[in-house]
Amino acid sequence: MAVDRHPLWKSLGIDLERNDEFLGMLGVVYPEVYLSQPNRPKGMAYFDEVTFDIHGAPIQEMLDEKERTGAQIVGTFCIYVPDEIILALGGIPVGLCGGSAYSFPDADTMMPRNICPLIRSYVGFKVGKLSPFFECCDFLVGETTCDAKKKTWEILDDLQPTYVMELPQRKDEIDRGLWREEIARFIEKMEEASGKKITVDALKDGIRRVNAKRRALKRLYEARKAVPAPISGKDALLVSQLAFYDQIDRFTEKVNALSDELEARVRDGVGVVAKDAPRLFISGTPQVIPNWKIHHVVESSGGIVVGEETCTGIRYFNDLVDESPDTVDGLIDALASRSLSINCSCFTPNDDRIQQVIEWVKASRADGVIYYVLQFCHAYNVEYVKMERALREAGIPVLKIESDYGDEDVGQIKTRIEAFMEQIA
Ligand code: BJ8
Repeated sequence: MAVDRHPLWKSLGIDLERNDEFLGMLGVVYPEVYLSQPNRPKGMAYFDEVTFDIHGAPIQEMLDEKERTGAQIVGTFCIYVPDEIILALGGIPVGLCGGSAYSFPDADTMMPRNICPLIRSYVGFKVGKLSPFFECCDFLVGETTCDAKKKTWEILDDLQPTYVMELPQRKDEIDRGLWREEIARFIEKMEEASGKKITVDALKDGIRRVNAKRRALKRLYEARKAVPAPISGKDALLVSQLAFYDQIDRFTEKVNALSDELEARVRDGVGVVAKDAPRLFISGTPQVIPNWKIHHVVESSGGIVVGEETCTGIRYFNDLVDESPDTVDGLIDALASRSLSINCSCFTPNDDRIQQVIEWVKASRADGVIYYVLQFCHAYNVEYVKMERALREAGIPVLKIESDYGDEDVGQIKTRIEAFMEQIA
């Protein structure tokens, strides 16, 4: 029998009525989008279970750990913020980006409406007291990436203490130096908050745990390169999305178990679609739970998504942190190097991203790319100019889709994606 989470939510000051309404909507959409898929891997049952109780079990688990160990719960919004340090100092990192339009009216009471939906959504979840994830955090960590996020921290800080890491926007030596210093400063912040001192062993352990998670996700994405694909894009996306919420070591174990199953499927030639189904690769802005819009359109139109070059995809796990240094300084260098290998369009120039996309598209045997831009995200929108040129030169068809979290444009997106798939088939 499902546990009644209302006492838990009440203790966190959540708006119970609206939280019920939001989860009720999710409870209708999820079976439609997910459970109706044929031939899903058995290993997805675990991820279904986590999603069904997304505002319940993960929250209770974090609070239990906090009570047991005094762990700081730290809310983050970007993959440049090093989870390894939070873990090394006994903390629990949790991603807080928003993927639903449900909270827009709350954000609109204090922010302009014409901003990126990802930001508008999480601000709304905070303002409306709709997210137990936000409410159980001791503090938040923002970062200087895009302009909209940068200015949002000043507003969020009025509602919940928000620490900001200054991320450089270039990758020259001077920028690397700044970022190394910022990581060291963040260690000090975490030491102060946790009352603990960083040690080489603890930092190595944090790095090892996050690397293990990245390796597991990479295995999953490697399996998706097979023809026919052994798992739907929607399922793989869900796993990537849950990487920001679920207990890290159990999550890693479950992704590895799922990957075992997928590798067996690949050996046996078992797929979730026909061999000749159009294979699409997504590149662009993050797709935060429950934003399954593009994947659902592709896969309910006969295609399959075989990879995502996003922060809820390969940008999250593609590179590992070097575990070998034996000093804290050496490990900070390793963390800085790894994070600066992420190719976010907030950086200039960012040409490595283009190369990375081309390599993944070819390796994934994708027939074309959907370049996905969240409305008002100027960095990814403008970067499309160079990306499109490079993809065309490489002979890779591309379709750009700019959208937000509403349903109004689903019909039009479906028409465009179907026409694209016909053209590349
Ligand atoms: S590393 S993509 S998580 S900054 S989509 S809020 S950029 S206007 S989320 Fe991001 Fe870190 Fe980069 Fe990834 Fe702004 Fe664009 Fe919105 Fe964005």
